[in-house]
Amino acid sequence: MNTLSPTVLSQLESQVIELPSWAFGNSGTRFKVFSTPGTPRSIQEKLTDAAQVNKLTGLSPKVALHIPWDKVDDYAALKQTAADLGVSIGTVNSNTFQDDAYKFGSLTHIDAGIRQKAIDHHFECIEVMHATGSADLKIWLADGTNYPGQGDLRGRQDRLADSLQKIYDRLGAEQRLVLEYKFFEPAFYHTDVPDWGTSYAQVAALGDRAMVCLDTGHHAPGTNIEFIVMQLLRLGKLGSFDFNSRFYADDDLIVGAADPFQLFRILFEVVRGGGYGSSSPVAFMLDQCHNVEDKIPGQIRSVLNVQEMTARALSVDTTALEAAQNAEDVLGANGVLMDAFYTDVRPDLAEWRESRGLPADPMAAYAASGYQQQIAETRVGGTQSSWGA
Ligand code: PSV
Ligand code: MN
Ligand code: MN
Repeated sequence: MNTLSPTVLSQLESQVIELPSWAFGNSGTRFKVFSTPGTPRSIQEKLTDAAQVNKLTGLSPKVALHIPWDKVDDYAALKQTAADLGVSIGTVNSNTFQDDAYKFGSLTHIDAGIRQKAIDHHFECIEVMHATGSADLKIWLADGTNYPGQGDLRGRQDRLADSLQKIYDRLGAEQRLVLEYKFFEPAFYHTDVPDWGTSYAQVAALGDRAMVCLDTGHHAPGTNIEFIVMQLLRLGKLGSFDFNSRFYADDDLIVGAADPFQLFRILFEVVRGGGYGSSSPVAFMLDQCHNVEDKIPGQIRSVLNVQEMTARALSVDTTALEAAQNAEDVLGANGVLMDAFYTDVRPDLAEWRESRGLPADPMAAYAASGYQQQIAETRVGGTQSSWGA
């Protein structure tokens, strides 16, 4: 080992990257949803697949649920199934974007009855959290309008605040609410939680256990996402990440595939702002959908990409950086950052993995394991995630 210091390697020990259950189903776009042989037919099979990612990388011991996509009768049994597979249940994601009742909104709806239906759905999610041991409730809303004048922007915001308060008040003492923003889609004129500022304003009004979720695919092109990371950490309100990458809109591609440098810059600000490590409140999660690639290697690639960029971010010579910044050495400071970004940490990480009983190359190990062939042969009639159908 020569590139990564022992300090950086020990900091990597605590890294946890949560996997989304829906990444293992067939999904991806609003066009043809291609099916893949071996697609899980149940949440139990999704957990089994997620456990493979953890087994080969040691990075992903948690799996997020999406309700009702992952609805079961017995959540205590699901918790046990996860434990038997060496994983646990992470974030519970609510879903108020596929029901006819929510055509004109959910938590913001003008009709108190529809709002209550959406609030009740979140109460149900909180029950799932209690039964599974999940700590985080993630709310992403499709609420918004398509035409100027269609809705009262202010009224919708006020109703949202009221609905969120009711949900927040229902949380257990150890549970958190994270509110995810997205600048457009499925509504195209306005979205009720379009940006970090709106999410921040809403969660700040709720209390300490309400935080912002930053999905890396939910910003306008050209947005400086690492600046948002810095600001939310500064304000103590960065609760979680949904990592994915994008070329155009909410592409939900493999993390770091489109712009590894952006991933590095984001992770550098995470480290800089105290958002990394076991005592940090920031949860790392993937939110990606696979359309043409196999799902399990897609997730393996993503968690490895996050680990690799974390290692590079942890390796920045912050003393030299600070000295260059203080001396107003513009290119010197930039050079310090770029040195870390351009350092190939892969051989060190491979060696480190082996030293912990993990395969040096998890992608190759998965390909050689025969697992993909086995699920293709034994699972017939896999379901697709409802997303993108
Ligand atoms: C919305 O685009 C989103 O990113 C939210 O996180 C949802 O929960 C997820 O996608 C569903 O796939
Ligand atoms: Mn997301
Ligand atoms: Mn998204």
